[in-house]
Amino acid sequence: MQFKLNLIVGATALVLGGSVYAQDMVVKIGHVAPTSGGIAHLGKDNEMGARMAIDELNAKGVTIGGKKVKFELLAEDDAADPKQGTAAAQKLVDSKVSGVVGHLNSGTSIPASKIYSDAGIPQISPSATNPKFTRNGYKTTFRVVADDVHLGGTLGRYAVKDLKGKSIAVIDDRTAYGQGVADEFEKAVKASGGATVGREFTNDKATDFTAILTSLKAKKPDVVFFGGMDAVAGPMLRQMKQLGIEAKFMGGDGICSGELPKLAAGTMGDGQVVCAEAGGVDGAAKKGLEDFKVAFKKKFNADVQIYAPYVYDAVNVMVAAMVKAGSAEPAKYLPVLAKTDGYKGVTGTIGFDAKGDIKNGALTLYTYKGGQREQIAVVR
Ligand code: ABU
Repeated sequence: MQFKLNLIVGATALVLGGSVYAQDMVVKIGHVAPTSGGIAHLGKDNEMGARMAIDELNAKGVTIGGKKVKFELLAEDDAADPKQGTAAAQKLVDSKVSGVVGHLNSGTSIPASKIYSDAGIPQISPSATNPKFTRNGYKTTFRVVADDVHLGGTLGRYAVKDLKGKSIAVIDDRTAYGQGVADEFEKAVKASGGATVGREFTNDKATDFTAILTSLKAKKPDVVFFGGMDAVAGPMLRQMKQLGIEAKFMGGDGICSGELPKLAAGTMGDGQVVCAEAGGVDGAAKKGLEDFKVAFKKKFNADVQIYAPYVYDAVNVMVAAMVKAGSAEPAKYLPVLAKTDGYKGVTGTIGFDAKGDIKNGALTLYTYKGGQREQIAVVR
């Protein structure tokens, strides 16, 4: 038997004994989150969500435009810092990624979105909730979670109508996310007929809140809302306890992590904390998310913190658009990505509106009991 081997130069195929085998085409997908610093646990959670999606896609085998694809994850750390965020974005653009999932924070996602837009590279944030992220008119910018208008608004109404808060204090960390969600919360409290008794601020690296908490204590708050992340909320809860402030404690998605009880070092009372994740599923769709969490734990020996499932969905939505477009070239699959509608992910059904925001986004309200996050309700 004559064995024939021809290499077709300049093309992506081998002819072996008359059979044609497509060679793998490498498609690079970028991911950016803070995997160092105070919220590294959240950044690593996001990165593991991306890793899980990429590993599954490679194991399953994906063909784009007739070519078998090998996906490569290019993971960058922006340390939640806007300057490092733009540097990471430029590095990914220079590495010729086909798309980016990230960044985690609004304060990094917003400046990075201009860099991706200028390069024509699609960006999907799985967790940046500041409304401005999708309001710069960039065609490349998408997110798969609800925004702070929805988050802060829902929590503000909940503080007045459900928690019956009469004297509500507000603190924020002066980041794009923290200040924005606190502003939306305060607006909703007032629109619901409630009253705020004080507004204080800190920063996203602070550890001592004695001065601002002492000032608020004098105003006898029954609810304290914090716009910021869990790494700051935990020590703040500890110090509230030390100062004898027995108010309910509320916050947005940034505090709504599995890690919060540990960060608060056991000082959280059952039902004291109410927070909201900027997404959620109910009914029959819950099984997909639960199955994801089990598979995640098995793969990484870690529990999902907040947004790993949203990262997982964002990667898969991006790849689904590439497959449908028959190309991983950003200019070719971007129009298909923008028309995503009815995609069934583990975090629910994903479709984008004209701004790139998720259509009909949900929120999940949570509290904590016995150190465990417990769902209150899914709200649309
Ligand atoms: N959404 C909470 C954490 C990320 C951010 O928007 O900054």
